[in-house]
Amino acid sequence: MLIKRASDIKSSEITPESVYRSRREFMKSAAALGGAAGISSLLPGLAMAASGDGLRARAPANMQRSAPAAWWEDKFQNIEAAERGGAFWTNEALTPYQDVVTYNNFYEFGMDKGDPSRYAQEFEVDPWSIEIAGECDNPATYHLEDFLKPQQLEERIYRLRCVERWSMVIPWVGFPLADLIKKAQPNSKAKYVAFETLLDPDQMPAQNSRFAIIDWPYREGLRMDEAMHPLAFLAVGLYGDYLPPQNGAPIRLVVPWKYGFKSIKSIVRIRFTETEPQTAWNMLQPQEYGFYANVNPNVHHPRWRQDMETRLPRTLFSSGRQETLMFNGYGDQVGHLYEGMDLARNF
Ligand SMILES: Nc1nc2c(c(=O)[nH]1)N[C@H]1C(S)=C(S)[C@@H](COP(=O)(O)O)O[C@H]1N2
Ligand SMILES: [Mo]
Repeated sequence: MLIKRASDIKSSEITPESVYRSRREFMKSAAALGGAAGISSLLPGLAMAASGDGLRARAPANMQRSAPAAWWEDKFQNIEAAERGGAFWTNEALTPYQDVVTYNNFYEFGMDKGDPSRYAQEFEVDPWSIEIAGECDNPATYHLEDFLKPQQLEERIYRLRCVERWSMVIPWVGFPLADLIKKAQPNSKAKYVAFETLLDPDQMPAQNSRFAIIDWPYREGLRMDEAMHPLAFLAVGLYGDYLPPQNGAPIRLVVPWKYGFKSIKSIVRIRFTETEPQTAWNMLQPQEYGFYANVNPNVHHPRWRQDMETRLPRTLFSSGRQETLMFNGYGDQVGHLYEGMDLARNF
């Protein structure tokens, strides 16, 4: 199997959006044909060549040395595309792959946007296990492999709005968080879901740093009804390929109607709780970062307004400046979760 390291890929090799879109169309039809004609057994490299995109397998470095990569490879043969015009799709321009994987917030690897892609390449993600704990009938520690194997992977095209006022449009690959929750069978005491990132200072240098501001491990949480919402997603890939380490490999949360910091990366622990769990940014600056963190153009951060954002990438011809939408444009889908709540107090 031919897999290049992400760092070996020249930016000229990165799929332009149009080619990528046609690749997705191809994958969709290949998946449809797959059952009848066996096309789903093609390697992605061949699939790409057949769609006019004979460029590369874009797997991150860590996948290259892990023997079980074959099962990942298998899972990525058969990705269900989001329905055009549907709730999990947008026709906005995708943020180019190169920007998505080099402009990151992943404080475990440093505070600069370029640090994660620079320092996370050797991050070991296979094997990976996730502990499911707390108020549920099926607590267990799962190998990610056992968890993913029976799971149908889907593509979702979501907006991501960072609290810092930049935003992207990213084609994720993964599955609904609700699927995992149903398997865990939370009991009647479970009101919240808490998530934790790996704690491993040997691999995540900033967890050792005296200058780190976060109380590691990075933590996040959702109310149970938020976690069960069909938009809440666990991503294991993006752009039709494995998740690069800097984007939270091997598995990260994506909650598109909330500020990006809720979308916790490299998850090792999921716990059902009766009370609101502690979350990393809220612990650090409770007056600036609330538990809910719903994107809201009417509730400003104490140090900056939130009614505008910059859609990346900026170009010579476009500032990328645009209005921020309530719930990041997902209000029709999630507004009911917050009926009767004062969103200025529960920010
Ligand atoms: N563990 C962990 N998860 C994290 C972060 C982090 O520093 N550590 N940063 C968050 C923030 S602030 C944002 S905006 C998104 C960025 O995701 P991306 O780099 O894949 O675009 O990840 C979120 N998840
Ligand atoms: Mo963010």
